[in-house]
Amino acid sequence: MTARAILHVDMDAFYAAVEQRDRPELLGLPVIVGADPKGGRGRGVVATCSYEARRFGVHSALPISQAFRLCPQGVYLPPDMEKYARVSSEVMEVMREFTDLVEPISIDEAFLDVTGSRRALGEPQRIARDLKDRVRAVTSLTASVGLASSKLVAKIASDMRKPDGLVVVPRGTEAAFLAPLPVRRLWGVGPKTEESLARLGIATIGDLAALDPEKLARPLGTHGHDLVRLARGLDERAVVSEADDAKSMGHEHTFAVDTANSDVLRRTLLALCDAVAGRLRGHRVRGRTVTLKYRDETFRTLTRARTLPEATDAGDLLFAAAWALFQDVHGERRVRLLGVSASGLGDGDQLGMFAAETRPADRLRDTVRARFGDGALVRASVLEGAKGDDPAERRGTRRLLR
Ligand code: DCP
Ligand code: MG
Repeated sequence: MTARAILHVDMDAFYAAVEQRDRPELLGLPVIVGADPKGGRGRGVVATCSYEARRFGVHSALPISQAFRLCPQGVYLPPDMEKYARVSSEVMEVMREFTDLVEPISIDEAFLDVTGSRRALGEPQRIARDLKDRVRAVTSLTASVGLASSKLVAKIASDMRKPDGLVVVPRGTEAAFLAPLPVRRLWGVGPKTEESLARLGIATIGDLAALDPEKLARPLGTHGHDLVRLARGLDERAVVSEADDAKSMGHEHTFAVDTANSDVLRRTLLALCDAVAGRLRGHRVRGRTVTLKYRDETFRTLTRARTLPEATDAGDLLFAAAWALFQDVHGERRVRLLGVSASGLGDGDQLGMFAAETRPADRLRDTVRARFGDGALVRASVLEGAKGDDPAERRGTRRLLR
């Protein structure tokens, strides 16, 4: 099997670079995007800033008031999301000139699998350089690119020599490349996991790679196994283009008021998982990959995915994965939106096993919903503490679920 050639492309100081491009008088100046459009400098957080501003210690998510203290001479601009979205589509379009396998993961970054483009377009390193040149020619902006045999390594590589970087990690050197880096750089290691690992004396990816995965079974469960594999540079996750991604089912919820209440967050996530599971069962399919979408009060949006050992249509199993993903991305900030989707969909009814394998509680939910509508039956744990719910109904719900 030929090694895969995966690119991770990430635009440099994206919003700020767009502003500098459109107003050349700002080139070379510290530009901070995220100011309150009403002109007040005391409110809001920094979305991003130019590399000139980073030298003053300004960075994404810093309160504008603090940025102003660090860098009073900076140029403070309100974000123009419509413009950035437009430029983002141009960038993604350029990427599709190189392969159909483009997986955007945020407004300014994407994975590309160019393994199959070699014959037409040349060696992957050449493709990476040509891609950077095309992005610059079309948008007048610079991108940093990582090239490696996996998503994990490509993503870390693109970040190593920003701005305008190109870092190639040759096959066979992945583990050595990762070893000196802090575990935090691994996908799926958030503050919680980092803490558990620190308690075991694990600071670098190399420490983790050298570990017997069984040692992580207790603190981290099956997630521990995955982490050790990742630390050794083993990551088989495929680049999933948007066309493939359409084969997914998901639900999301925007909170009326941003919230940090962990009960509310947990219950919402559970309800979303139940809704997705219900849809899967309705379509007689099961999902193998669970993706969490998470947006915080600063509009920072993250997606994280986990692949299950086997495809499922059970709300509980989706929730177990979604909750673990959530705990890894959730920090101090209030949450604005949560979403859950299932992908990697397969036929759940092959061999007529669907009916037999659907869990009794889920089957009951489907039956009641089919008869009385979507709101008829909600898990007790979703209802509990919900405003204005009727305690009698709540007890009834609980009984039904048992
Ligand atoms: N963004 C945001 N809030 C954050 C982080 C990022 O609104 N807390 C927005 C602004 C960024 C864009 O998303 O321009 C892309 O995020 P990146 O993390 O890729 O940051 P940049 O592209 O700005 O800089 P870098 O050169 O480090 O990639
Ligand atoms: Mg970027």
